[in-house]
Parts: sequence; structure tokens; C-alpha cells
Amino acid sequence: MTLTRLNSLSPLNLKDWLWQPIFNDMLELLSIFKLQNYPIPVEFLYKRVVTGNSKKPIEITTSTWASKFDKVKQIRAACVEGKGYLSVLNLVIIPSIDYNLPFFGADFVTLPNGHLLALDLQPVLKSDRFHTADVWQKLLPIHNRWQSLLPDGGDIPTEAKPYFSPGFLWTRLPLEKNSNLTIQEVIRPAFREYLSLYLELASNAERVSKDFSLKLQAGQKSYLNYRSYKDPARGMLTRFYGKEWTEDYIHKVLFKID
Ligand code: DBV
Repeated sequence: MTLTRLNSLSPLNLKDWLWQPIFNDMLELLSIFKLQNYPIPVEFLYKRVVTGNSKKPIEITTSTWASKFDKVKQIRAACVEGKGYLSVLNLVIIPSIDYNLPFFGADFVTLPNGHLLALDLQPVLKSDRFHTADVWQKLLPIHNRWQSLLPDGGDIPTEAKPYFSPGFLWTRLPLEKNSNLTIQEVIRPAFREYLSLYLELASNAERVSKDFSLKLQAGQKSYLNYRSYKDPARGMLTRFYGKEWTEDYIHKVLFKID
């Protein structure tokens, strides 16, 4: 299938993407805001490669959806699909530095060895992860309710810990039918609740002082540097699309600092 996406708000048109229902939930929840186009260079809107072997070719596509609204400077979804082989939805929301809001992060990854699922509202200031203490109070009951239905995802690297919130939802599930049910009945409503809370916080957020917004700017820079330096998708994307495209994608699109 050839496909052209005109801009970052164009539909994805993916056929077998496991994360489509959750992506649609995101669009539905965002529809109360006046969404604007967030420009993405054309070479990153849609990328395709055929891998595997001649007997069993596997087409892998990566589509980038992005948008913004007044209090949020970037919402971007990296959507990877390889039929029957892998499905990824990586979503990041970066708030405007004029508002004391956390980042929103979701990493839903299905690979041949299982599902890896991460969901969080992440602090911008790692030296002061309580800067949005009121957020964690609201998030914790949501986290506890859904995490208690899921196996723990295991250790995360020590250096990554300051970037996570106390409400980090994190699990790994095997590739079996039951897991698809868990995704429908646990991950999907958890995602809706995390995103709804985030959007409610954004709606109610009030401007911070110029001084504080400079702190938030420095915090965003440190977070984005970390995410681009440590991007767990680097190996996978490099195998599919080569080093040059992947490094540009990571630095100029996925975790762009402006
Ligand atoms: N991760 C990204 C982007 C991806 C992506 C942009 C385009 O930040 C996918 C795709 N994540 C991705 C893949 C893997 C992971 C792993 C393909 C598997 C790598 C592999 O097994 O080879 C959450 N994601 C992970 C891991 C963590 C997270 C902790 C395991 C890392 C490891 O084992 O080294 N990513 C992390 C996180 C957020 C996030 C908490 C935000 C909520 O986006």
C-alpha cells in the first residue's frame, strides 16, 4: 500500500495496528481542545521498509502524528506497525513552559517476546519531583486501582528513576489471547483515566512566573536530553531505517528541544 500523509494531523491508515482503539480514545479525549497542526518534516510523517525474507516479507511502517494546543506545546505519537510482528504506540505530551504541568508519557510496545506497557505523568523538574505534588495525589488512586490488576514490569534503570512519578504504571505481559483482554479491560481504561486527568490539569492550569518558567524550560531540556540519549527504540529503528534517519528522527522529531 502506498500512502501519503499530508501533515501531522492526517489519519494513520494502519490496517492491523494493535493500538488503534487507544489512539482513537486519545483523539476523542483531545477533541474538546482547539488542536493545531504541529509541523513534522515530510520524511518523518510516514516511513516504510520491507524486512524479513523473500518467503516471509514483513512490512514495517512508522507514522508520526502530532499536534498542539495553547497550554501544550507538543503532543506526538510515534506509531510503529509490522503486521503480526510488532506494534508500538509511543506518546509524549510536552506542556508549555508557562504552565506547571508534568509530561504525559505512554509507551505501549508489542514485540515478538511480549508486551511492555508504560504509562506515566512525569515530573519536569527532577530535582523537585514534588513540584506538582497535587498531581500525584490525584494520580495515585488511579495508578493503584489499575496497577493492582497487572504484574509488575520489573526494575527500571536507576538513572531513569528521577524522571518517573510515584504513579508510574508499568507491566510486561506475555503474547497470548488473555493479554489482549487485559489490554482492553485494564490498559485501555487506565490510559483514558491518565489522559483525562492530564487534560483536566491542563484545562485548569494557570500561568507561572517568568522565573519559574525558565526553571521548567531547563527541566524539559534535561528530560528530553535523557529520553533521546536513552531511547530504547534506537536499536530497533536503526535496524529498520538506518542510522542517519533514526538519529534525525530521535533528535529532530521524537525528543526535539526548542
Ligand atoms: N520508546 C520510545 C520511543 C519508542 C519506544 C519513541 C518509537 O521512547 C519504544 C518507539 N520502548 C520502545 C521499545 C522498547 C521500549 C522499552 C521498542 C523495547 C526495547 C527492547 O526491548 O529492545 C518506558 N520503554 C522501554 C523500557 C522502558 C520504557 C522502561 C525498557 C527499557 C529497557 O529495557 O532498557 N519509555 C519508557 C517510559 C516512557 C517511555 C517510562 C514514558 C512513559 O516512553
